[in-house]
Amino acid sequence: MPIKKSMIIGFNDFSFDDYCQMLDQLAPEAAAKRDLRLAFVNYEGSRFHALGVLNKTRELQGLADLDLNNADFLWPVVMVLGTYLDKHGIAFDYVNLFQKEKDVLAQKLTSGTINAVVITTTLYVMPHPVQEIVDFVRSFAPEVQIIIGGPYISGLFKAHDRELLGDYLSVLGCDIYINSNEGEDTLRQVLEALNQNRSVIGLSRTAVWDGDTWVFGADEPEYNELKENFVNYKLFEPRGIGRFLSTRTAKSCPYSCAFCGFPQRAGKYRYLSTRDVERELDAVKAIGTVDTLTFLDDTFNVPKQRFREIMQMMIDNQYNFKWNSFYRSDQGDPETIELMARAGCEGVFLGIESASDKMLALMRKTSRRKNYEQAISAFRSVGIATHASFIIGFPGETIDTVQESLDFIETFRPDTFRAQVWYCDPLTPIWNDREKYGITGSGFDWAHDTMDSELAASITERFFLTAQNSTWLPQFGFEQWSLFYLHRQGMEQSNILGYLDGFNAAVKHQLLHGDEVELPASIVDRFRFSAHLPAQSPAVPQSRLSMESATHFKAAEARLRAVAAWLDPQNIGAMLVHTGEQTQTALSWPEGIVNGSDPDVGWIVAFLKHASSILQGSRFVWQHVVKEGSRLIAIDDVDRCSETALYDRVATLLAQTPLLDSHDNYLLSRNSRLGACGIVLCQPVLRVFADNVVAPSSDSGLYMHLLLPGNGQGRVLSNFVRWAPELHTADAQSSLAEQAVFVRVQ
Ligand code: B12
Ligand code: SF4
Repeated sequence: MPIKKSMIIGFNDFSFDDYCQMLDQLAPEAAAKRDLRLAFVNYEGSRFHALGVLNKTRELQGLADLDLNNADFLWPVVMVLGTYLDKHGIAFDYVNLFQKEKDVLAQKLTSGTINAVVITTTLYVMPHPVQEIVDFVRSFAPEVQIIIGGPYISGLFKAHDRELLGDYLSVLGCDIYINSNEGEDTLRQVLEALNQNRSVIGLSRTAVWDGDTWVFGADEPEYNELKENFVNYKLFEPRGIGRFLSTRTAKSCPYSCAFCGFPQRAGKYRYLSTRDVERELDAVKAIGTVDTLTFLDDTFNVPKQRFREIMQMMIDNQYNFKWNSFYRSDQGDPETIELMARAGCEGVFLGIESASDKMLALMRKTSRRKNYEQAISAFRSVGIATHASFIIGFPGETIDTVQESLDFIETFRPDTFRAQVWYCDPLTPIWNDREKYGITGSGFDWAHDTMDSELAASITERFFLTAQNSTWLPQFGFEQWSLFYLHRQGMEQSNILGYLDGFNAAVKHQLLHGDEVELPASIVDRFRFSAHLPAQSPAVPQSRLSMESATHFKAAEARLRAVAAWLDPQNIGAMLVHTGEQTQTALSWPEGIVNGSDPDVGWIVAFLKHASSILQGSRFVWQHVVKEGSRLIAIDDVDRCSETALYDRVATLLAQTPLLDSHDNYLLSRNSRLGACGIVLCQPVLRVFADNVVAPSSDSGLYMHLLLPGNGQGRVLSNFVRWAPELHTADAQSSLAEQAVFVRVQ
């Protein structure tokens, strides 16, 4: 009888389209949804992330299927768990990528040789990838025991009390749960018990259903020394490891950044000696196929002395791997960076988070802006690519601190960068300071004393739309690692950045013009060119495609700033504020204007006079929306001007003012976007919707609307929310509706 094996399942690269569809359920302004919108293009009828566009374009061009994938390597967790089980005499098998290897998995599950399935959860932050695997396994082998562990499971155990946790475990549908930051040894114990038909109920660090209730074993820590558990690569060679390998030389991290829960989860910082790192790299070299290495350590260059020794050892041994890693900028210097280059480093991931020293202190980061400045310059001088990662909206963040980060990107020009809305995680240190910072909400839906997640999402969009001296790295399905991956597929460096430029240009185009609009030919050409792998030097113009809209966006911001200054040059927020009840007001046809005049212009005059009387202002900006687009029209002396004179001026302005471009419209479309640009119009923008253009129902806030239906009847002024600076804060959003005044035309 064949020996029964445990089947380890690597990564379930959950369908991107399914993920998008899940987020579709969220409100349009939800930060998670807006974050995702910066990562895909609507192309040939579906949504594709950056590698997906290349795959699709290859398919359209009849090129061989490369199936470019961001997880195209053997997952470290598979190797670590497999090695551990083998060392203890437990037979195992594995599928590395669930989505790609379903057929093989189904065949093995039905062969009768598998008695347990081990689900890993390294990257999961939601239940769906797990549930999909569980359903799949149950459908082919209902009798097999399903065991699960890893960061997603230990996170659930930390976040919930036992009762709620039990519900979650039931929903996930596995048989045995392992709650540990590591768990290899608990897995061994579970599998040994199963193989010997012993019960696992009550085993430390487990949760098991006893038929009636969930039974939780003692919550004792588990720690397995790295140096006693080197991966045995020979176990994985028969099926091939390929060119890419990830390894670690340390566990956990010695820092305690206020936004990060990793060190608390991973325990004390421990690392291999230089000699042991050498042993590991010798083993990697012996595989014979690996040319690209990722060091998974969060702080590979800490402590400094050990790191320098490792660099020297790598140089001396002439491994010839290209490698990439995380890097702490306050723990290095130009000499170390020089050594890194000689040791084969091709890229570093810099968790900069903010370029404001004030924010870095609040985040409890030890690096400061000057460390980042020096590091990026030093890396550039030795040809190591830098990726800079930013967090937007951590408590204490303001428009000014954010601007420091954006200025930093423009000045110090990391090769690639990305900004992400702060994720308010209850399992991170900042959670204990909720009261101090006035934090409410969690996840991607939060507010605190200085910002809320909606504004942070607007600012993130602004980074994406305006930064010109660094390439935005799309989120989801594309990471810094993907740059090296594409390079190994034969794409030249400049072509990779050129491709990303084209991809980002496509996203920008759809953000500004809507998803239905066709992509410009220059963008599609770039896709086509880049999809040919291996590719030659760029043959399509390196026009910095996405920069074009960045330039336009900045120009639009400048125009709006000028308008804001014109509206209220000295007295920010001085306009009188009504705080009355909700009212209904009738608007009459202006007396001085004869019947038979242009009715639209006549009503606009009445509208302006009305706005002037209740707001007691004389200068207004009004946005005139027609089917073809809209115009931003500035008019002053409204209170002093006679109705007939106003009529002539309005008519002239309407005829002369050009239509706004998509960038202006995008900026005007949401108050928070204006806020994100530091443009606060301290006066309502009056809006006129002519020619049956319907005012968007979600358009709450600082607008006064005039609807001018084409049939000339039943004109209605509606939904005017009076300007009050205090209404601009997140807490006041709910009261906006009550502050509305409805004004009717008689
Ligand atoms: C590398 C990495 C990535 C890379 C992966 C590619 C690569 N080249 O390997 C990339 C860049 C793609 C990535 C992306 C993301 N990552 Co990441 N990433 C990591 C990192 C640095 C290393 C992961 C790793 O391989 N570790 C080494 C292996 C051996 O450890 P492991 O997989 O955790 O497995 C060990 C145990 O957990 C356990 N274990 C795991 N599963 C199971 C199952 C059983 C049954 C048992 C018994 C034990 C067990 O056994 C192993 C040995 O002890 C970790 C941080 C860290 N240092 O661990 C974050 C980490 C995994 N990432 C994290 C996150 C949040 C993400 C993102 C969601 C971030 C984002 N907002 O976009 C994305 C996900 C993208 C996606 N497609 O879904 C979180 C996960 C948190 C969680 N799951 O609760 C981590 C822990 C970082 C953190 N801040 O806390 N990431
Ligand atoms: S962000 Fe990085 S350095 Fe800071 S605590 Fe987390 S893992 Fe450590």
